[in-house]
Amino acid sequence: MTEPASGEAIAVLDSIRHHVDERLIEVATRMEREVPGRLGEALAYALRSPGKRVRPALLVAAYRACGGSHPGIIGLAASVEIVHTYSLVHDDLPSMDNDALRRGRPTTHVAFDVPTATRVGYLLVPVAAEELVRAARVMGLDHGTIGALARRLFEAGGIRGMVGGQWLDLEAEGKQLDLPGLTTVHQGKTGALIAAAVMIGALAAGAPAATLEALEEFGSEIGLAFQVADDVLDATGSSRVLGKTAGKDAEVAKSTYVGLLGVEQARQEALRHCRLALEALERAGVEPGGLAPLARYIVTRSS
Ligand code: GRG
Repeated sequence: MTEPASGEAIAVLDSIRHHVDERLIEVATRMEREVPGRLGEALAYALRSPGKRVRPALLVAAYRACGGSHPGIIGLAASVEIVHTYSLVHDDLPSMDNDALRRGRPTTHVAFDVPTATRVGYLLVPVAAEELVRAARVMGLDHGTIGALARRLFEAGGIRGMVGGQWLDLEAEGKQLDLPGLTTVHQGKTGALIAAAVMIGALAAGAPAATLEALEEFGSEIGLAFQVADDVLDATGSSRVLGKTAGKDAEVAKSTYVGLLGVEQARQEALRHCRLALEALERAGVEPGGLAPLARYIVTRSS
């Protein structure tokens, strides 16, 4: 994962990140106004933290690949990023990964305290729901579509997705999972929200069934590719470049793709999932647009 990302991927990411960050700052400013004291400050701290915004970029690129062009899509992308932000705040808590560094800054519970960070996580879930509905209305989407978007996001964030995957991951600490077991954990923990981002973009654009099916496969493969690449970066990157504590997986004896396959084969596994993702689009005749450079970025990034 040492190749620099292509200029095309950086351009797609930068332009979407710029708009999503603007929206997240608006939401953060509203939180500071509406939620008094340290809790409002902590909500704003989490919302303003500078992530790569990969999930929003995939969502917007999928929307555009399916013919969508409404600027309100940025709000839907922000709603997915808010769910991701909540997951990072809770993942870093002492009861889970117990980490002090995230996105190059002190984690929310270190900058504030554990009860405040716990509340920040819970409160971000309804904030994400509100943002999703607000954006969908601005885009003029009908009730059925709004319901489908909400269902997709919160199923991915729940027990059949991210929470379920995290649960299995915590239970597996100190044990050695095999490849199918590890894949199940990561399909839930990381893959479900990434796949949901892609599908929310496609559903918002009103994509036909065959395109939705191809994007479902793309999202599922690229979600796994993302996690395999993440394992490689944890094993090979530095905390300074990653913005989070490197080498954490080995420290807590976590089952990872690197542990099972070694660094080089794990890199190949990430590339294989990336290829499968792009082939799914090609088979269905879906022009990938920004999805292709983003898919390659996901497996060649350095942070
Ligand atoms: C109650 C069991 C239970 C769970 C709560 C905390 C949680 C839900 C889930 C954890 C999900 C999680 C943090 C998965 C890791 C996904 C991952 C690889 C995150 C890093 O994503 P990047 O690289 O980060 O996109 P940035 O900082 O760029 O946004």
